[in-house]
Amino acid sequence: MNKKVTVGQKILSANEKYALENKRILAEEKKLCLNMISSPGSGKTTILTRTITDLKGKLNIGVIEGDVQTDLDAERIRATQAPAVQIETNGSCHLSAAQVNNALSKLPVSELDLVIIENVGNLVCPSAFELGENAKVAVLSVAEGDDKPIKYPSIFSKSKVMLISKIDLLYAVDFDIERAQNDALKLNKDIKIFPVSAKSGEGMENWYDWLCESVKSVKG
Ligand SMILES: Nc1nc2c(ncn2[C@@H]2O[C@H](COP(=O)(O)OP(=O)(O)OP(=O)(O)O)[C@@H](O)[C@H]2O)c(=O)[nH]1
Ligand SMILES: [Mg+2]
Repeated sequence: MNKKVTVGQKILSANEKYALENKRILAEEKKLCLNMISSPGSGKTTILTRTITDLKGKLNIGVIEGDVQTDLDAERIRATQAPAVQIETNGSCHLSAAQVNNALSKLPVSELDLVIIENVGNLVCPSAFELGENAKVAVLSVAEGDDKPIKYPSIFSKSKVMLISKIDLLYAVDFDIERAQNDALKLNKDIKIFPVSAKSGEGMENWYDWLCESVKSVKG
C-alpha cells in the first residue's frame, strides 16, 4: 500500500537558499543592504551617485549594479570613488540571489556601512526575487505617470521606501504627487515616501536621514 507522507517543512528554492546566505553574511557584518527597483531610466544610478557624493565622510556605500548588458552603471559609481560590482544578466529581467552572493564576495563588505543593489530596470520581475536585502526601495519618476502604484502594485506593496524621482520635471508633466502617495499608502500603510530630485538636490536630505537612521539601527 502506498503511504502518503506529509513533510512539514518548506522546501527552499535555490534562490531562497542564496538569499538566506546573503542575509546571514550581511547580518554577521551588521551591514544594511537595500534592493533598489524601478522601471528603466527612473534615475536609480543618478540618485546613487549623488547620494554617495553627498554622504562622503558620513557613509561608506558599496554598490552592486544589475543590467541586462554593459558595465556603464558600475563605471558611473566607480567615478565617485565608491566600490561597485557589475552583474550583466544577459537577457534576464531581474537579479538572482546567487549573482548577488558572487558580487558580495568581490566587495570590501567589512569596510562599508551599507550595500545598495541597483536591480535591472523593470517594475515587475525583480519584486518576486528576494536577494537577502533588509529592504526594497522603489523608485518612480514623475515622467512615468502617477498611476503606476495601482498598475504595478507588487513592488510598492513590498517596499519600505518609495522615492518619487525627478521632481524638478513636475512643471512639465501631469503627475499628481498626492495621488501617487495615497495609492502607495493604500497598498502599504508603512511605506516611507520621499519626493526627490537627484538633479537639483531637492528632497534628498530626507532620503539621506532615512539612510543614516537605518544604517544606525542595523549596526545596533
Ligand atoms: N531632470 C532630471 N533628470 C534626471 C534625474 N535623475 C536622473 N535623470 C536623467 O534620467 C536619465 C536616466 O537616469 P539613470 O540614473 O541612468 O536611470 P536608471 O534608473 O539608473 O536607468 P537604468 O539603470 O537604465 O534602469 C538620465 O538621462 C539622467 O540624467 C533628475 O532628478 N531630474
Ligand atoms: Mg542605472
